[in-house]
Formats: sequence, structure tokens, C-alpha cells
Amino acid sequence: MTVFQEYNFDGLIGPTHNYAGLSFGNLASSKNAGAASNPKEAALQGLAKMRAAMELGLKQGFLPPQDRPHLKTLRALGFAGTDKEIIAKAGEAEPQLLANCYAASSMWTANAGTVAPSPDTGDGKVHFTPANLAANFHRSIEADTTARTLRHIFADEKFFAHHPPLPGAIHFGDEGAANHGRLCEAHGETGVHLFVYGVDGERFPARQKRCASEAVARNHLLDPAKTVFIEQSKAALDAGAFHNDVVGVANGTVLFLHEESFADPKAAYAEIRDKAPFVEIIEAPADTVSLNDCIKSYLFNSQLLTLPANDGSGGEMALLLPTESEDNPAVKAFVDDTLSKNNPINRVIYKDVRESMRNGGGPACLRLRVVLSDDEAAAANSYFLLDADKIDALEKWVRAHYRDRLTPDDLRDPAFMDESFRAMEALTRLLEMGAFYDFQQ
Ligand code: SUG
Repeated sequence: MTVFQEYNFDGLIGPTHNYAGLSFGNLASSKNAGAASNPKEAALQGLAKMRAAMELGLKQGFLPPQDRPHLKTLRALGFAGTDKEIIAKAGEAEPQLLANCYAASSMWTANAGTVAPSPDTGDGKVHFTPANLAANFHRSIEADTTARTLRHIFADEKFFAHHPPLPGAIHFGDEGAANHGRLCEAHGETGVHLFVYGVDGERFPARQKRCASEAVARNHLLDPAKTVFIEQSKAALDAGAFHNDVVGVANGTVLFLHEESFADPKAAYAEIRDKAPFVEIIEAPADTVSLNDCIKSYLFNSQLLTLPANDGSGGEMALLLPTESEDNPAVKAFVDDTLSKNNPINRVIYKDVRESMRNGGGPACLRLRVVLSDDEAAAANSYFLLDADKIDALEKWVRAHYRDRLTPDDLRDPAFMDESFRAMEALTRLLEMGAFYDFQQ
């Protein structure tokens, strides 16, 4: 019998993690602009979260950080000379542009792309579309390397189909799995795909376009009877839910979300129930948890994880939440109430991912879910699938190469570029990636 399991591919947080205030509409990013970050702590927090998921008996992988500063982009924008001269010139003339080329934002792999597992696709392959992330300059430059990374890890064409990032920039703005969820009775059963898109609000622009979600569904050969396109509420967008995964998460039979997530919840729930009759919708009422509490605490940016069935009953789920949710009394009370009720969610784990949270990235932002059969998993590059020893090795690498304090001003020092590239060189050796990155060409 073919067994399917969910693999969470977390973004390994890169050595240039910093707070440059680059994401309009992301309140945490704006609020912490200019603050000092701690890249070492950030990466260790991320690895500790991966370890916690593994200790639940779940499968865990990771995507490596991208090479930053991205010199290829700086050269394309007219900065010339040696690598160090490029950094010095850009730092002098365009420090904010330099910060864009230094962002460690590929850590948020929920935005790396959208994935369709093989039971759902017309050709029985696992399909990947890297997100174009056109809404923000620092994120748009991730797409090429993300595409290369996904092909590197999932190389076997017998099992995996890779599409290029969508063309058309913001006209087909695509932010990947952060606006996508899959409902199913078990990971290996055919799933129903929820694609949530936005329409510009009064305060903030929408990043995910409906036409982009539709194109991804076409590319992935999904059955239209098993896809639902849902408009995000403008209230949520304008309150700071720049991706729908800030206000809701789907897993297995459960849709766990805020009452004000969708523009027309009644119609959306009716279509979801029609296409996925097994669904259990667990909603936080606005008078219990406000949108603001939701966005500050990242309650719904939790990982909702189906626990491996060790007693034959199966279907039990754990919520992996950021500690900010534990610290918010209204949110904590709602979580406790959800646990006490008769539903599949019966375990909760709070993890500290504050360094990422301060840039608007919670536990669910940090992972890309890939459902794989045993054969598909065996065909994936095993360097990127984790066990306790590999996490130890990555922690050691972080401790050897990362700073514990970084300010946006430090990015202008050309010596920091060398430091970052040295770390990336060491990682490519550890993972036997060859000359993978642009700076190694
Ligand atoms: O795209 N923050 C990211 C956070 C992404 C969160 N992902 C999900 N919700 N799935 C973003 O806004 C901030 C970088 C800075 O300001 O330095 C940033 O890119």
C-alpha cells in the first residue's frame, strides 16, 4: 500500500536576517524597521521549531537560504566594479536598495511556491509553481533561485513537474502556499484546494491575484470540481493580514479560521462544504478574538499538524503556535476552548520564533507543505530531509558563521558580504550542492 505523508520544508534562516521595513502592509515589518536583529538566534529558533515538529513524529525537510547580498540583481541595476565596490557604491547611493538585496526573506517558505500532491493532479505527478512574489521588490528576486532549489531537491521527472514562476508581475501576483490550503480525508486521498485571493483594500494592496491562483490551478492539472476560489475580506487585509495564512489555516478535514477571513464567508463555506463534505470548520468569532489580536498573536499562522496514528485512531491534530499567542489572554483562552471541545485539535505547542515574528513571519510562514508518497520521498534529495543528527550539524554551522547582532547599517560594510558568502560556501559543501548560487558562478 502506498503511504502518503506530509513533509514540512522549513526555510533555514539565512545569516543576513535583518529588519529593514521592506514590506508595506505587513505591520510587524514596518514597526521593527531599523531595529537590530539577531540572525544566530533567528536560525536557531527556526531549527528548534523543526526539531519540535520532528519530535511529534512528523516528517521534516528544509530549503536552504538564498545568497544575499544578491550581487546579480545589483549588477543588473547598474552597480559595477568588484563585488566589494558594488556593495560600497550601493550602500552609499541607495542604502534601501542594498537592503532589498540583502533580505533573508526566503526563510518564509510558505511563499516559496504552491504545491499540488500527486493524488490531486491530472498526470499523477507532484506539481510545483514557485511564487513570483511580485508585490515586493526584495521578495520578487527570490523566484529564480527558488525555482532552481525546488528542481534541485525534487529532480526526478518521473515524479515531479516544475512550472516556471507566473509571468506578468503584479498582474499575476502570486505569493504561493500562503494563500492556499488543501482539505482531504487523509493526506493520500484526493484533496480539495482552497485558493484565497485579494482585492486592494483602502489601506493596503492585495498581493495575491485571482487570475494567478487560477493559472496555478490550471498548471497543476487540478479538477475544477475540487478547487474553490475565495476572496479574502478587505477588513482582514486592511487590518494587516497581507497573506491569508495570517487569518486561517486548513489541514486534513479541518478549516481553522477567523470569522472575518473571507469577503463572503457564507457563500465560501457553502461551496467548501459542497466540494469537501467532510470538512469541519472551526471559526474564531470576532467578539472573542478581534482581527487585531489575531494579527498581533498570529493565532492562525499556526501549523495545524495531523499526528501520526500510533493508536490506530488517527486524525488527531496538534497546533504549533508562536509564543505571542500564549501571551495574549483572549487568544490563549480561545485556544484552550478549542482544545476542550470535541474536534480533532487536541494538542498545542507554543514555540518561540520571535526573530521571524518581528518581520511578520510566524510558524506557518516558515514552512512549505509537500505531501509525498514513500516512492516520491525516496526520489527527493535526502540532504534536505532532516533527522536529529542533521539538525545538530546545521546548528553547528549556524553557531560557526552567524552574528548575534545585525543592524541595517552593517549591511553597508563590504566585509559582511564576505562573511555571508563564507557561510553559504560552507553550507553548499555540507549539502554537496556544487556551485549552486549566483555568487559562485
Ligand atoms: O513577505 N516579511 C515577509 C513575511 C512573510 C510572511 N509569510 C506568510 N505570511 N506566509 C513578507 O512581508 C519583511 C522583511 C523586512 O522588512 O526586512 C518581510 O519580507
